[in-house]
Amino acid sequence: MRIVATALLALALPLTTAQAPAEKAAVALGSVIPAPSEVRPGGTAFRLTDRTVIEAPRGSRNVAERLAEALRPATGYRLPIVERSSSRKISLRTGHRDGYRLTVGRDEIAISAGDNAGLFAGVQTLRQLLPPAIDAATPQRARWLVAGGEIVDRPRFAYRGAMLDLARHFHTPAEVKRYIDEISRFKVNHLHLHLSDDQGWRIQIDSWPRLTAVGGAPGTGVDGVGGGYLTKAGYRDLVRYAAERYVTIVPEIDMPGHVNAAQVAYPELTCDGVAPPPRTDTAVGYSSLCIGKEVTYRFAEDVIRELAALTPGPYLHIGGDEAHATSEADYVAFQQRVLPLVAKYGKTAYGWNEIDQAPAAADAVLQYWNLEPTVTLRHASKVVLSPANRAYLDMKYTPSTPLGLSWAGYIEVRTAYDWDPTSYVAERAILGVEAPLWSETLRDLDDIEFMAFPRLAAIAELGWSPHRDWESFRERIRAYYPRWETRGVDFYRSPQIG
Ligand code: NGO
Repeated sequence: MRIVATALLALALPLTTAQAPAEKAAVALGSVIPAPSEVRPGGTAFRLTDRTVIEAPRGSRNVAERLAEALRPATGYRLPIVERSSSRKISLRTGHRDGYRLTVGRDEIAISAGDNAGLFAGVQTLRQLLPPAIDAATPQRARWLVAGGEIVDRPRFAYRGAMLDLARHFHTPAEVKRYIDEISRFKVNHLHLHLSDDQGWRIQIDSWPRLTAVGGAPGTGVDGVGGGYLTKAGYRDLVRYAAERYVTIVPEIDMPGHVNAAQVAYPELTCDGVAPPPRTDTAVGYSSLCIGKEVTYRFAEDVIRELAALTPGPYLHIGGDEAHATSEADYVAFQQRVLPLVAKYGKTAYGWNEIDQAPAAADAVLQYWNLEPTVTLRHASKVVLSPANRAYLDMKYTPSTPLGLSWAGYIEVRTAYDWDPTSYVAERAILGVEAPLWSETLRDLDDIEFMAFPRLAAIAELGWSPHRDWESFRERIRAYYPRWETRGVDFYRSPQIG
């Protein structure tokens, strides 16, 4: 992470004394990612000054605070939050139904929405309508103008997701929070956390304490680098932080494969009762829970129960991918017992597309990660699309990308952007899209940012916007670069963007 001071200077326009009221804003209304549904430019720009107030009903205080927090550092203004005001203001109102409406005039920017999540989405749009210097951490000399007009906007899909893999390399709560800050700007509203795998176990489970004592110890992770886990208190804090940004955390425990770390901690989870060696390599598909043993289901139920209790969101992901060391019959038998446990603890089961082999997947959400351009649903009726050759943020951009894998191909920004979710499966079956980021080759936040941006923004636009237009996206991403630079986000400068 590094702050580029020169970019800030270039963007900060000098203040002049005599300003015509009809000055032009630096950012065109609609130059926003994801692209809004309807944009009607017109009327007078709004100018944010040291007199501006934020008006919000008590029930929307959290959104108002997020807005104030976003605008105060760079403007240096107080921007008090009040319940009613006749001053020039940014007002938040609930009432308008689906999505949000943002209107900009000389005296007021009004954002109205059906709920606080909608208002928060409108706030993210507003942030992008201000000059990029608005993202600076210290006061900037700039004219804070927002172009006049109206935006009416609503999401195409309910689920817009990102995923972090804490198992291959642990990522700290501070890093996860920083990622939440970045993804929520693009109206991504779910963050899936891959919390267990062959190399490590990253969430405290009270009834099986060795999972983290052993599976989260120093040196657990690919190449023996990393280690660490989330305590329950730490996890709850992340859930709360995410919720304040209208992001739902989706926890995943991967079963019946990808369980080597659990078996190192508890050898009774293997069929022969012998602990396997800890693994720090990146092979997949070699471990399996013992399908015939009762302890397997005690383990699964304890983990699901404790995880459900930590999870206010509706989904609990039980993995289910690449169980190559489990026979097909055993796999189905396992899922027939385990999928209903998720419902028993009040959650909707969610799993990689392999779970669709089991009839019990009828009530589950599938996460499609395969490469074939068609999804065939056998039992489930809802799917989140994460085709690995489009949406996997851990694939290299090109053969010379220093990080990442390439088993699903190279994914330049345009490849991540130029596909249509409805060409995979009927629109009514699509809950949404998700961009997973696996961490075999990633260590720190710079690595995460470099692989995620700009591609995460591409997947976010597919999940939110009704239309897809590469040329327009390319221009808006190019215009977005100074914002990432200002925040010190270590993004990939694609030659496709220019
Ligand atoms: C696969 C595999 C993961 C890897 C990832 C790397 C799924 C669902 N299972 O995706 O274990 O980390 O590829 O790209």
